[in-house]
Amino acid sequence: MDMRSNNHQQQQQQVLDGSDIVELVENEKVFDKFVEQKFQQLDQDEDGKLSVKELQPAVADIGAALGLPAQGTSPDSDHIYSEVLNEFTHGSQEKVSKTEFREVLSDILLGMAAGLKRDPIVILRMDGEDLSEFIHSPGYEAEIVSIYFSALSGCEEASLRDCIAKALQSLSVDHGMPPPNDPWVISNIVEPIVESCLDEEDKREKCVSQERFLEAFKRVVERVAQRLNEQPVIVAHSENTFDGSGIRRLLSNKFEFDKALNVALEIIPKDRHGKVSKEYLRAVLDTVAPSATLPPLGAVSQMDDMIREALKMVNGDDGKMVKEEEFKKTMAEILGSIMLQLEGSPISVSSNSVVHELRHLPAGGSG
Ligand SMILES: [Ca+2]
Repeated sequence: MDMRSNNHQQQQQQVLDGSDIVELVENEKVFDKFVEQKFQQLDQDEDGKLSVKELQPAVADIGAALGLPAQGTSPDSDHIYSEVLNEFTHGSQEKVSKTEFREVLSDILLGMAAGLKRDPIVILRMDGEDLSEFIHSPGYEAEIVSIYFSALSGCEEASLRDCIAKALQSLSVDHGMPPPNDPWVISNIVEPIVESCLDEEDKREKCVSQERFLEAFKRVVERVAQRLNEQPVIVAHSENTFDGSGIRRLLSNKFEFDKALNVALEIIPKDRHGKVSKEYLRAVLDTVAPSATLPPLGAVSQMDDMIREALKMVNGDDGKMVKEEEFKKTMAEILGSIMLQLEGSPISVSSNSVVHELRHLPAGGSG
């Protein structure tokens, strides 16, 4: 967070570090009541068991709490959804009893709490005050002029409307702006406000001067601040740092490491001599990733590059068939090399997303 707005934001933020979840799960009476309530809500036909269909809303809520996009949005996240469902049904079992439901829910919630303890989520209530403060701060004009030049570079033919839309993308949560590339923010805040602030002629105007741009941009941002003041937007902000410590922990525990690899290797095809193709290194690494506190494939591009390099170093793409023992040894080498690189230069990722409702969070009494 930026120093400029720290004071204000301290009053407007709430930190989710998992302690509420742990409290809920560890208080047997309260948790029993929570499970009872959830179970009754889900058990539509009231037969005292949950079918796969009845479990769906719970799976969707858990996915939302894990920060996943809605089901059916991407194959990667759908894979996690089906794993959450498998946790409940153990793959085959048709219906789930209340005892099983309680056990699995407690495991999942404690897992989430551990994740939140490591990487807390900060809930920001953006009410336009920080944004107003930014517009009236001494550094405002210089910053917007530099945004103006970078927004214009390479698109001198752009209309005033496009310039403003592009320049808005440069504002961030640190400026008091909800994430401007969030689809909800674009269609509910950015687009309608840009539309209402400019008349038809303005919108099409090209090659605008710096003065014209500054004047129109300020009008738009002021209107955004006003809109936030009338209807604040809730944003979840999280920062994850991958520093290799998770890999070090996994590699130093041979039992855990073997277990994680065996689980991952179970679903990998082997030839009749029990050999495995090295082309599966990437897939196995992705399965082991959560135990090594690594992000899933495709989530963090710097991480993907680092992994690609590590695979290249061990000739991971030569497709050779190797014995399981050798495959495991190579996997340890790959993880070791990623660990050393991360320890030298950790990768930090911050993400901001608009929260529309907090019903999926068990804390707060609304669940
Ligand atoms: Ca039922």
